Amino acid sequence: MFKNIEEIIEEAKKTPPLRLAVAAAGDPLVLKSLQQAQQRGLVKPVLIGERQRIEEVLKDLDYDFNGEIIATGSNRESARVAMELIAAGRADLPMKGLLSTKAILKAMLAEEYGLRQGRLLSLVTLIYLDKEKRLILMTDGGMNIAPNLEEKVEIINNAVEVARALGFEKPRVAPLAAVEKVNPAMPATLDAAILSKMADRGQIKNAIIDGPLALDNAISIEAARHKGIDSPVAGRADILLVPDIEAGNILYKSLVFYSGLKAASLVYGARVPLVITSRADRVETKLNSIALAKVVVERMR
Ligand code: COD
Repeated sequence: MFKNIEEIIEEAKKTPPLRLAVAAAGDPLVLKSLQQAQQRGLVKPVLIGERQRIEEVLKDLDYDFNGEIIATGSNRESARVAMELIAAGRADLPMKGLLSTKAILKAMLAEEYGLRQGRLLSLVTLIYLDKEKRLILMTDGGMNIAPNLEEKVEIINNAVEVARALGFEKPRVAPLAAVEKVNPAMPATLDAAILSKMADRGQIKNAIIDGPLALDNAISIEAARHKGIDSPVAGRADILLVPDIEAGNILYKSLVFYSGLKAASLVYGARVPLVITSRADRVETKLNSIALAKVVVERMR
């Protein structure tokens, strides 16, 4: 099992570079992350976007790029070209550059590229908890807006597959809510209780699920003990299931932007994962996300 993100980068270095189709690549943070990823032998990028802008940034960064640049006239076109390359087998992985999450997700979902496999796609984020000194996954803070119970099952299944690819054999899943007791006035607590029972009865496999749990007692053993919570997951969660996109986005931004924790994200469930980060994410987070996607792809082969 990987102990931190540096170990994931080291693992990603061990396999030949993957061809990465980068949509809307003309951005200093994106290109710097690609420069670092290429220096480490992780990927061979194909840059898609406004040619002049891409070339300017490459020059500013002293990035001696000798791969392919595909000129496009809009972000929407860049997203579609990235998916076309994947569909045609000319690239291994797509990556979101400087364009909206919605634009790249819509391209990935478009029927004509055949990347959906009849399953739900969801965002899985890996975060290194500095205080606890361990990795944890969080889902879905950016794709599915207000998932219902069935969608939450699929979101959990996706995160469990990613967790298992990272060496968590039977990950512990905490469906998060504001309280630890079921309260019919808080729908997230009802879903959490049902998901826990579904896992107990084998309807969700390869995971131990127990909730509702609040964030503190999902992560911290002391907080769980202090509140007297008797649970196989409390204080030791490997996967945090957030109730909706707002909760997940706010949790991500608080941990990664304001607390500076290390992170990496991908969209999982399609034929290949999508390397995805917030446009304002640090270069390091983008590099981490490339390494994570690479390791997940290699482990699932
Ligand atoms: N997985 C698989 N198929 C899906 C999914 C999914 N998660 N979402 C939609 N589909 C399928 C539908 O079944 C349908 O066949 C087709 O895709 C279009 O569905 P719509 O019309 O409901 O979806 P869109 O294209 O309007 O929206 C899909 C998005 C993923 C773009 C939408 O859910 C969205 O905007 N999510 C939030 C993205 C965002 O703004 N994130 C910001 C946080 S950083």
